[in-house]
Amino acid sequence: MSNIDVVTRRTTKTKPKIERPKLHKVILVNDDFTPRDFVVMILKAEFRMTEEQAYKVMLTAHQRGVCVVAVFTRDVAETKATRATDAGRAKGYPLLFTTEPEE
Ligand code: NFA
Repeated sequence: MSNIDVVTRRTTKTKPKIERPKLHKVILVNDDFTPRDFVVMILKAEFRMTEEQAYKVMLTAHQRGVCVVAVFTRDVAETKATRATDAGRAKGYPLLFTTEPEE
């Protein structure tokens, strides 16, 4: 056995492990006070939705209580949920966006 083989066998193999970041859902929660048009406006502005997409999400939350708006990495999901919730609060509305990790 040559010296080069010995050196080769002693080399530690480290498997490159790149984990994809877990995605987090942004969830729109229904309430009885925030105007429908305001919810649609916030969805378009913060989540770059079309009028049709925003209207469908607003209506789903209105009818079912909650609706998943979109999924992002944790930081982005939390930032967008906070900004959208704060936009409602600034107008005196109880509008709420929450986040939760995907399975
Ligand atoms: N339920 C609200 C209304 O009837 C509209 C709404 C939808 C609020 C979705 C919050 C979330 N004005």
